[in-house]
Amino acid sequence: MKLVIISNRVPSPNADDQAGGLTVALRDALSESGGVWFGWNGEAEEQRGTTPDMVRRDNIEFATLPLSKQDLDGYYRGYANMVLWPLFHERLNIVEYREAFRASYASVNEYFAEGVTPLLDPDDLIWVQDYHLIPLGAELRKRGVSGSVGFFLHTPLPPYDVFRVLPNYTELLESFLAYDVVGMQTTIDVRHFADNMRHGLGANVDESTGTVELNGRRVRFGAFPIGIDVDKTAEIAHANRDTAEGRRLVEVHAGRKLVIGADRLDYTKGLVKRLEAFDRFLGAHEDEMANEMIYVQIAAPSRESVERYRAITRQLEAAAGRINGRKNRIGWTPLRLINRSIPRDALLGYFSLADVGLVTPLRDGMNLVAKEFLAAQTAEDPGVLVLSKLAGAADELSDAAVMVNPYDAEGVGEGLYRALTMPMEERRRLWEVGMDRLRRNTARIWRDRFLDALVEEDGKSARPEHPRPRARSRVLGRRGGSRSSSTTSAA
Ligand code: GDG
Repeated sequence: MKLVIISNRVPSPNADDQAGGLTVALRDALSESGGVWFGWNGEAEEQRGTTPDMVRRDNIEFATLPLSKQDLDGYYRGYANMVLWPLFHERLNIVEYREAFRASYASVNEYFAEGVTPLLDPDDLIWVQDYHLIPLGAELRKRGVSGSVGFFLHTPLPPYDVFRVLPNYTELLESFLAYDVVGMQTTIDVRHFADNMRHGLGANVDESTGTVELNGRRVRFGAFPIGIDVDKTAEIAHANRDTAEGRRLVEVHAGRKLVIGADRLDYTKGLVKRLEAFDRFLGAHEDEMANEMIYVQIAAPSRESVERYRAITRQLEAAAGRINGRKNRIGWTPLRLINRSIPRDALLGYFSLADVGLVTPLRDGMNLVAKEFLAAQTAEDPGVLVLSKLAGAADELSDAAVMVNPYDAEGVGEGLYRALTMPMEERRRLWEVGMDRLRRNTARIWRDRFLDALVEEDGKSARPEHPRPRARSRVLGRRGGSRSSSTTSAA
């Protein structure tokens, strides 16, 4: 029995620096258990491939295929990035549905199923990742795969009224039924899933057991909040406080308080609004804060080819120019915008040096930056997290951070001020609560909980090589997630 993870993109075995939560989390999740990681190699060629390229590094077998240029346009840039990504983040006004995108999405899911099926043994645990591959389970079943197949959604799952805007809504919902277990980040996503299944398909849904039944198929569903490797993150962060990159940053902030933001350049991360909030903050507190702090925002390009992402860069640069260019700010550059990806080690070092982490997505499945920022702090002098109520991480961290509504620029500005002026005792208290939460849902616990649920659902005896015997999946259904459902109302 082996673990087979299937995701849209598989990172190069040698590249440790790609920005992207899924990659970071899956690397952590697979590093111990080992297994196969199947998906796209990131290349777009004239033709699709026939058999996957196999590269082994440590105990992970990377099995990858290229996409064709047509696939890149229709499946990846089209259906995944222009339809499902905005839809799942409730940005209906920018959804650009086309029938050709839908067809390409279906076709790439078939291509992936064809490519991975020969690598599978009957007792494997197959774990499909994210919105790119929702129909993959059904394609595997068509090819005779009858064992355990699970699915995890890294983004939010939209409410019924939003999801049903999708022209092929019913078809997409039905494809969830091919899985044994469907996992989501938060209890809110779970509630939305149940509503969609009930109202969209007329399925029988039992939220107390986390079970949906339709046409003889039974699927378990639940919240499995994703996490990070807390100790490893802290170790790297602390070891990288004093690097060449870090020193340059220290010179820039030279004794001033440091506010940091680091996001993939994506409209869901709320960067334009965040700079607006920073401007409001300066407007309200400049007399006190002038020369006392700087804000460094890293915006790591990840899907540069999509026009919308280029537009955000232009907006951010213009906003940064306005903020820094005000004439009364001569000698003090309050904002430093870094439009490139920073090596992971240096990034975590920056987090550790920072006094405030500004994480204000407009909507986010989880948001690992929030978790990494907390893990990177030191107990003696912990920085403060300012966190959006609309990030999945708010489910676990609402009493470990200054919570803000990312649409309320003034409120975010005031949240930033509160964080910058917070007394040590309160900072320590928040940080301790945060660390406790992070340890309850590490990357490893996330993986174990999901695979336990998958094994249990399929009546299998054990999952592959997991060192720690654990209690069975308490996380399914309404009781899912790390907190009681009452705490989710903030998000
Ligand atoms: C999706 C969901 C969910 C950022 N800048 C740089 C860099 N990063 C790293 C961060 C973090 C990762 O990228 C971003 O993860 P997030 O979780 O914040 O966001 P998404 O990429 O949108 O991830 C999200 C996640 O999947 C997991 O389920 O939490 O909600 O949208 O690790 O540190 N990394 C490097 N340079 C940068 O400049 N090396």
